[in-house]
Amino acid sequence: MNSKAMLAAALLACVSLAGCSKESGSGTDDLASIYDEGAQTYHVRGVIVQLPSDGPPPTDLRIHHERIPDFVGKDGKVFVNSDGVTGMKSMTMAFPELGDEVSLEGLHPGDKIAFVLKVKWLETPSGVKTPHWLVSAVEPLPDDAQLNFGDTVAPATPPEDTHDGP
Ligand SMILES: [Cu+2]
Repeated sequence: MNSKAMLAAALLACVSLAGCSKESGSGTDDLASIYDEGAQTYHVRGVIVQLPSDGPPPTDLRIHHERIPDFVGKDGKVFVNSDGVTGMKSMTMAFPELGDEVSLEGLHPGDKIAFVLKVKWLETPSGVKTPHWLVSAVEPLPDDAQLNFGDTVAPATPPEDTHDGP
């Protein structure tokens, strides 16, 4: 079974437990439950840039991810960048929300991973749609896995946490 299939199987196992994340009683339950309905799920590969820690100062998981070609924007359609490239371009971004089942044990910055990303667009009280995202599964990839960081967001200042649009 390849890693993508394993991720899918892990995800399915979770789903078939009928909301396994709901019953654990941890503080992230409410956050995680917003992804139960109407969220997009993406299978993404990348390199760990930074691991989360309680600090001080606290840090989030940061991943340099490959392009997500089918990334859906706020209007429910696949996002198209200003240069015509579809989806979310390759970038380094922070992933503050991790599913209860996610373990990063044994992983280090520089390690290649495959992960499942859930994204949900929610409207703020003022009517602005903003994306929320959760890493719901992480699988290590072999060191020699060939990742493609083409179609990268053009360098900006600061380069991190800069989303090109959606
Ligand atoms: Cu991104």
